[in-house]
Amino acid sequence: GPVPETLQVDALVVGAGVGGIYSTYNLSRAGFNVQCIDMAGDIGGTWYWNTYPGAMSDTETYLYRYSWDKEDLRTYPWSKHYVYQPEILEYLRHIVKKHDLRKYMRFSTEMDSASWDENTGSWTISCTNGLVIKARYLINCLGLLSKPNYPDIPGISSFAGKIIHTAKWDNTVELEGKKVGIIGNGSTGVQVMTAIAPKVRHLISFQRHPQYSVPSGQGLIPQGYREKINQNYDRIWQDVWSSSTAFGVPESTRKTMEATPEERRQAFQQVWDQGNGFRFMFSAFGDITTNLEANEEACNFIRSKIDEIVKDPKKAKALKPCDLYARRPLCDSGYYQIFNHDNVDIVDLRETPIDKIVPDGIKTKDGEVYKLDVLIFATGFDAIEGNYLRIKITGRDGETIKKHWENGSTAYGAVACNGFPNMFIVSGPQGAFANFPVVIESEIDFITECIQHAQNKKADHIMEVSRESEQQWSDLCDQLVEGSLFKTTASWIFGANVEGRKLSTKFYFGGLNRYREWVQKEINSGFPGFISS
Ligand code: NA7
Repeated sequence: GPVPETLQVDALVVGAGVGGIYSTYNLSRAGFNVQCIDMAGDIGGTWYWNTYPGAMSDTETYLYRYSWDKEDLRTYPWSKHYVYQPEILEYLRHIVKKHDLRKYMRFSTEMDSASWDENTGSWTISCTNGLVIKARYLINCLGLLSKPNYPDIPGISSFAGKIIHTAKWDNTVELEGKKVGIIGNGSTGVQVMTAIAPKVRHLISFQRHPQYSVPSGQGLIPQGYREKINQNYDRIWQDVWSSSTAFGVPESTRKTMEATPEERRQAFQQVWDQGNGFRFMFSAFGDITTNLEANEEACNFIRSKIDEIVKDPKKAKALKPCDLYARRPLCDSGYYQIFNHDNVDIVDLRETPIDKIVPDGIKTKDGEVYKLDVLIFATGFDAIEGNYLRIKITGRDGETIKKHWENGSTAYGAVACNGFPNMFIVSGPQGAFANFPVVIESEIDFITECIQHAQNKKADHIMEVSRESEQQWSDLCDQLVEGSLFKTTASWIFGANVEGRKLSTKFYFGGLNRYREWVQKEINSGFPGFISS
């Protein structure tokens, strides 16, 4: 056959989403010869794939931007408190164009394997389209929430209608006037249901665990709002960098149970009215996610709202969670309200589990068959390491990343693993649990420092973390999550949503501010976590 094309570069960035774009920008500006590849047909990552109706970032628009283009922050237009997927993708395309980054990128180019070559001190990357790339530095921006998770329900292939996963949305699927079933009511399910309820003939949510959701506060921005943000941008970013969750919401230290019942109700009502899930969880009180009694107060408040909003007591009962409020906080623009319409139903899978999928629709264990034209899976992602385990990544001495992570995925300072020299990871395991774009920027800034150190200060140009430091970081992550109610609540945050996956601490719960302080110390003290040579 034809001789495969081989490229030789300083740095290969894999992925052209929010992380890949910034990595490409940063490393090219630092003078490296950079190549960026993505399996998708264009830039965008998450925002390339997730085109389902209602897809939206629930970070306020003024923060769902890169912080480093200060001129752009003040001038690029946006219209709403939260931006929907098409506008986010437009923004990312604009940034790529403005900074002329497309020339570094190749699309429809999927990394198939990557292996460390001891002799040349570089990585050899093979792509499914035959391209081979040799790179001294490998920067993986494969995405945290990108490998779709499919439910293991018998009979899926027998379904006569259309099945569609939200993360692989197909815009040609007709929903108007159709009988639509949906499995999954997390962030994604809530968004898609709220968006399609008015259009479809019948919508049935097959719900396993109800979740707590609060209003997002979506809406057009009032006059003068943008000007005020623009005037205060520098301070706003300072506040974000020095906060724990980086969502631009105040982080309260007030204890829930020290307030009187009336003060509590008022405090919850205030954040409910303002909107945003992270605000509800972190701005009214400081101990919702650490104190059981406090958590229960927040739960009761939201449950009382569900009772107020949802007229049909049977639907309200199905929608009210009994678990702790300790998953990623959800927000919506009228989710509970859709259940007041006759065309929207809910099947409580805790009472009547799914038996199987049949050609006509879904059959539950009580023998009922729900007839469907379209079945939507909003069943989430094989999060964090999912995309890494799919690719054959081989480090020193033939060790694969799959083997390295068999007891749980770890990464020193969220960016590097022992045995995988000069390989860096963006939004992989054990990064700060905070607003992702801000976390991504912080990690890439750290990675850029690491690479510059290898390039300029080390004779062999090799940066590799030691086994001990990787273990210490992992221990630190374990310690930091102690006492958090997140730990006792099953979700993708610990890998509980993927069958057979070993549970482990996949986030650094110390806050973004402490993560950044740690990074600065690591840099200032000459990268002590890395093996010196
Ligand atoms: P999530 O938050 O992982 O939610 C997945 C949903 O799918 C959740 O409601 C699950 O129910 C449900 N699910 C998954 N498998 C099944 C089966 N087999 N049967 C019934 N229900 C099932 O994914 P999202 O896409 O909503 O959000 C992920 C992140 O992306 C989000 O946090 C944002 O940061 C962006 P369960 O609760 O497990 O019973």
